[in-house]
Amino acid sequence: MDTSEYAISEASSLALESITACFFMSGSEAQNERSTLLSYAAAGTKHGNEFTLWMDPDMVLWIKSDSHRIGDLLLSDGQLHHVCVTWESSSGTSTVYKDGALVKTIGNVMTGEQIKGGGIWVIGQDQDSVGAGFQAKDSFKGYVTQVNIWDRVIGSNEIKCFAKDSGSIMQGNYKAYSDFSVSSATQLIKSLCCPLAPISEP
Ligand SMILES: [Ca+2]
Repeated sequence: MDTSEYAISEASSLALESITACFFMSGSEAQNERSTLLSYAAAGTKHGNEFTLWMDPDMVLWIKSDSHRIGDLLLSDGQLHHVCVTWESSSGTSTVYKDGALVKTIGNVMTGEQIKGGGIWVIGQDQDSVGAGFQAKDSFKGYVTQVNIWDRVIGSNEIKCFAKDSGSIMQGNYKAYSDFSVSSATQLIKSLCCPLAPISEP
């Protein structure tokens, strides 16, 4: 993958005290460097991005200035997997769901902090500056689609439904997948059409 493959969307000015990001993805075994699924950068962020989710090859969650290793979720087996990551400022808790099941709970994640508003979300690339500074070594290697973001922690039953159902009901109230502009070059990020057939690695 390269830096021409991404999808991008501007954030509202609202800061986030909770978030859920859900998507379908298939990782690639060929990830020897950072493989960025989703990044959010805002002006004046001291330590890079405000929020980033990458694989190296374990999944890692970055919020503001800390990284948290989620671990190997076996997402590079050639199948399409549903993944949700939540974070709540008040409790400092993040949770991770794979295919509708809770697989990881992480504590002490930026308790009491806010994710700044007014930045830019990018699917498939790390941002070294707001909305730009993509590097091929940080590009996502794999396949990602139906990225949706909520400004709250959504319930485990909801997540279970999203993982099982057609995908049409999975629509983030903060960012719906259709809010993202997909770069014309991309094979990495698929359109709204037909996202759910499991794919096999070439
Ligand atoms: Ca970078």
